[in-house]
Amino acid sequence: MRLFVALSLPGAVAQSLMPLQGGVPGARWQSREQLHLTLRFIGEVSGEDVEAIDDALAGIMAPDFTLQLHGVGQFGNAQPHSLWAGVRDNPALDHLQRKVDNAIRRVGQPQDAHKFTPHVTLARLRHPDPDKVIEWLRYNALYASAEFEAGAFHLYSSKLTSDGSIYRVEEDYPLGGHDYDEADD
Ligand code: 3AM
Repeated sequence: MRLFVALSLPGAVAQSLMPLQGGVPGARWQSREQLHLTLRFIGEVSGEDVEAIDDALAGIMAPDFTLQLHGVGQFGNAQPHSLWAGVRDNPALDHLQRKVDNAIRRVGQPQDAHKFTPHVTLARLRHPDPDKVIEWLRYNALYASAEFEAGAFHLYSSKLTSDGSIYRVEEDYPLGGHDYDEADD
């Protein structure tokens, strides 16, 4: 099973991203149901590992918090491969991400070398017209969602198909614990 840990988006927030989906020919836009904010990619794991990961994530105590999507960006620099909406700086989100990352590492999953850059991927690109990407970034720079509550995080599975990946929530982990000041590990 291919897994990752993410926040889901309330329907209204996902809906507010729909108008951003256009203007870059050839982009593969993510469907509204597939939109999420990845906290930690895990990758392919065995059934036994899924149980250990589930236990570790279920043990996380962290407060719920509000967050806001804000701005847009691209990954890939000169060869953009994805377009995304950003997230307004949020210490509680960073705190949760560190807790998730620590929990996943403690059960023996390899480290994710990427620095955490909170984002919601909107499109995957293949050899896009660079001018269109620049235009898209400019046009959507002022995007901001309403503030919304993160009351849980989720374990997602990702199934690779010829039409792209299909994401599914496998487990829910409520937030609302009271350990904000505790050390992370
Ligand atoms: O949709 P986003 O961008 O949040 O990019 C992949 C996607 O993130 C990322 O994990 C999420 C679910 O597939 N991903 C895929 N392979 C990855 C890898 N090897 C990866 N992240 C880090 N390392």
